[in-house]
Amino acid sequence: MSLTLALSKGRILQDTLPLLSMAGIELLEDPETTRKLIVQTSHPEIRIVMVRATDVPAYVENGAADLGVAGKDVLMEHGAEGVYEPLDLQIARCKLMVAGKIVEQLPPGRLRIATKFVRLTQAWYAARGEQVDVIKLYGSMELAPLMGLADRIVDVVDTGKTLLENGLEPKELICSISSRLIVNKASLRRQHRLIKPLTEKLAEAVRYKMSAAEAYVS
Ligand code: PRT
Ligand code: MG
Repeated sequence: MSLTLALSKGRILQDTLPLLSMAGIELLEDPETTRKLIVQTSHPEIRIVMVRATDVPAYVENGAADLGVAGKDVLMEHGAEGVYEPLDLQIARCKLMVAGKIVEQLPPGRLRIATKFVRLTQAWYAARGEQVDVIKLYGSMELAPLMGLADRIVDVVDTGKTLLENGLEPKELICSISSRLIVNKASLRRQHRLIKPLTEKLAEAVRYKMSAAEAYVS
């Protein structure tokens, strides 16, 4: 028996590696430079698979990976009922926001909202009793209001620099986002022997990192 952990390149990988390291797990190859999609670790029973950020929930839900790390935005959009979410890793933090042009003229009728988070956006406006038209995009959401494709966008914002550089500003906060450890339900039962200590060590690493960050600001 062994464990497969699904990660995505970029910020999730960068922020997860130090936590894995604190849990005593090192990757045997650098996933940012190797073209291999399966990377072994210093733990003989744990390996990493590299997938697209938005594909992590599908891998874990279907048991192709036992565990994964995914942003709460991705989990909310995918629907996270199929997986356990035992731990907030407090990494890749950002905010899910409605944004629009700094100077904007909104139409009297339904707003057109461009986003890759279609389900989430529909649910959020529906909860407020607002009817909107959602336009699915796969990237460069910031362009949509500038080109008249949409009135507003829903996207994750970190520094806000991308918005500002495109003449946009945050208008409304939908929720704060961080990345979560997710676990396949059947794996949790079958692989409890491996998953329990791994989750505990990661939780300890998160607590340590958070208390160190707190000590630094105070
Ligand atoms: O890139 P790819 O299409 O493969 O997938 P992805 O964009 O979903 O993956 P990735 O690695 O970019 O993001 C993974 C997770 O990181 C997301 O699901 C979020 O939970 C989290 N995260 C944290 C972010 C950001 N911060 C962030 N800033 N994801 C995306 N961004 C984008 C943002 O949308 C903006 O376009 O980065 C750009 C710069 O942000 P500013 O505000 O700092 O300028
Ligand atoms: Mg990206």
